[in-house]
Amino acid sequence: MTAALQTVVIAHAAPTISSSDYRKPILDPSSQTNAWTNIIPNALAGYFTYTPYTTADAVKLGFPASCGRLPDDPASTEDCYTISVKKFQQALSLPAAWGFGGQGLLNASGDPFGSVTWVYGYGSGGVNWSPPGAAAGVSVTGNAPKPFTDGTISTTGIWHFPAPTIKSTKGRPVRVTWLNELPNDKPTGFDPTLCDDSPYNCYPYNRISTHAHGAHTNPDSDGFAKAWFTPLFAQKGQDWVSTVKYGPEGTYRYPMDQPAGTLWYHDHAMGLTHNNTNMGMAGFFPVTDDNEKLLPDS
Ligand SMILES: [Cu+2]
Repeated sequence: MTAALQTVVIAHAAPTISSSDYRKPILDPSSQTNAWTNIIPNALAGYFTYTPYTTADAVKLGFPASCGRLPDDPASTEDCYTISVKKFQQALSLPAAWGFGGQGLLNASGDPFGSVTWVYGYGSGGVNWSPPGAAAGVSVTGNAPKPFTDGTISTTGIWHFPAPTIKSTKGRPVRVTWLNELPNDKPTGFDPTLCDDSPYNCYPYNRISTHAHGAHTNPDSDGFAKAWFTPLFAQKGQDWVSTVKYGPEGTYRYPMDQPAGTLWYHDHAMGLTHNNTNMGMAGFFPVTDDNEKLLPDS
């Protein structure tokens, strides 16, 4: 018995790795001194956090009157938003946004890409905004965080990579109308082998399905890979379902019946999750609760 046991232990203590993948030289940290000189935004700061609709604006768009913004709407019980996805140019060095910044993202040669880069990102409108699909003549003050330069709600809204943050609280449900404003551009690095070899799930390229990573949801608000849709819901995946019972078409509801945690939201469309998320479709969605609020600040 003892001899046999010793044999087993020795066999596990001396594994043999033959794959060349595990025999690469260890990266020298000193070679990476210029890799991360970029300063990223504070994801929890006011300038980077969506503002919920007022009850009046939410109702204009088709949300229930339970939507509202505390403390302006004390009777409200839910936070409600419209968040869309766009392609836009952004200075990834961020100097204009915060008055500081590094070189931004570097290319394979270690050089900055340049002052602006084409990215995808989530965002929301500002004052006098008519979200895509809104009834004619309806405009609202969107959920854009305060612009990064002058501290006021902008007229055009904010779309950003990485995306602004949805702050939530346990016991206060969140509704988000997820909208798609992407062009049908083929992403760099698109991998057609990830779509079940099915044209139906591989095309068009501007398909989105937003998943709140870590959130408790019903299936209709999960952001299934085949629940994708194109702008104005012109084309839809086979798992797409109408969610007008939650608000404007495309609204997902998050009960927020879960403890504090660092959730995040990102694209989840079939065969595109890797492209869309890498191109910027990702943002934080933290939940706080009474336990977390009792923690000391530092
Ligand atoms: Cu995820």
